[in-house]
Amino acid sequence: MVHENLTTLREHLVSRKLALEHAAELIDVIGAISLASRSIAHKVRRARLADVLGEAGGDNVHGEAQQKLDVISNEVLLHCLRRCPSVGICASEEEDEAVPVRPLSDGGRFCVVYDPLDGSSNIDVAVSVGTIFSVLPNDDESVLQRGERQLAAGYVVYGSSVLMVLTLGEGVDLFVLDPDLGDFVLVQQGLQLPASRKIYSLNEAYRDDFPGGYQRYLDDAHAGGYSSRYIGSMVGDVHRTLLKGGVFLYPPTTQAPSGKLRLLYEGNPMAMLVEQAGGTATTGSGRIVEVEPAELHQRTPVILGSREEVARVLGHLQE
Ligand code: P6P
Repeated sequence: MVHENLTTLREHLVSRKLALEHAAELIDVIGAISLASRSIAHKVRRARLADVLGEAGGDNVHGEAQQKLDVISNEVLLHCLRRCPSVGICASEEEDEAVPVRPLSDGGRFCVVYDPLDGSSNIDVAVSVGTIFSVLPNDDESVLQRGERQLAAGYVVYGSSVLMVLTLGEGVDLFVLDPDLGDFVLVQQGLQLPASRKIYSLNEAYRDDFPGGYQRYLDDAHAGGYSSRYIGSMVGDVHRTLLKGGVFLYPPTTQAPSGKLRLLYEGNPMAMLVEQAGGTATTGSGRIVEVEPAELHQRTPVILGSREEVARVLGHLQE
């Protein structure tokens, strides 16, 4: 069909006539994220050529060595979001504190919380990385809100192609960046996770450090003919889980009793997407989106994916 794949991201969002207050302004925020991610995609693609691989020389708030592209991606997102008239606060994995942009009284009605380049240590070996984002209302000038208050959530995966997976609370849609058009075009609407799939995804190197329930689950999976798939880049692992089913886990360990992944800009946006796609996203003791955040960079255990697979994990945790 000549008109195939010619619905752009903005056209699709406008056509949805979203039952959301300030929908037009929210679409502008997604547009700013789209612009930033298209710029980041270009930089990731040229990383080795433009000598922006490797470490930037500093550490982030978590004491992790910042990659050059982490810093660059964060600056690109801040630049694009600050120009968006309805953004009130930005918060990033690469910023120690939230960044005020404009008060609610001046139109800053949304908070945007993001991991500018998740999995960035994989760039040097050409493994998929991504931008993860969450949009919250700026009702009380704080980003410390439960994930169930998210107005939108999504990620952009910079892989063999550049994809955006997005929800505004009315289902999950998939867009592909068409390099010839220079824009994201709609390729799938209403993405639904398979109810079950014998795939589990976690870093088994830490097996002996997981609580016993996770070890019993792994024994069960090994006996049950499951496949193990783990990229070590959350965006890549969650994207495969969303499309093919299975379960992705980052459990607590003795070294990291709350797990490694961050609640506000990794756990919550991925949890909203998975739940909107008919899956389950839990900390092991409750929905991720119901956790009351106490600080910007707090971590959370993550178990998400096909509802029957997550139920299987929870069955072992509750034994
Ligand atoms: P580990 C990447 O550094 C990241 O934050 C996520 O993208 C990924 O899921 C996780 O860490 C991998 O952690 O401990 O398995 O190397």
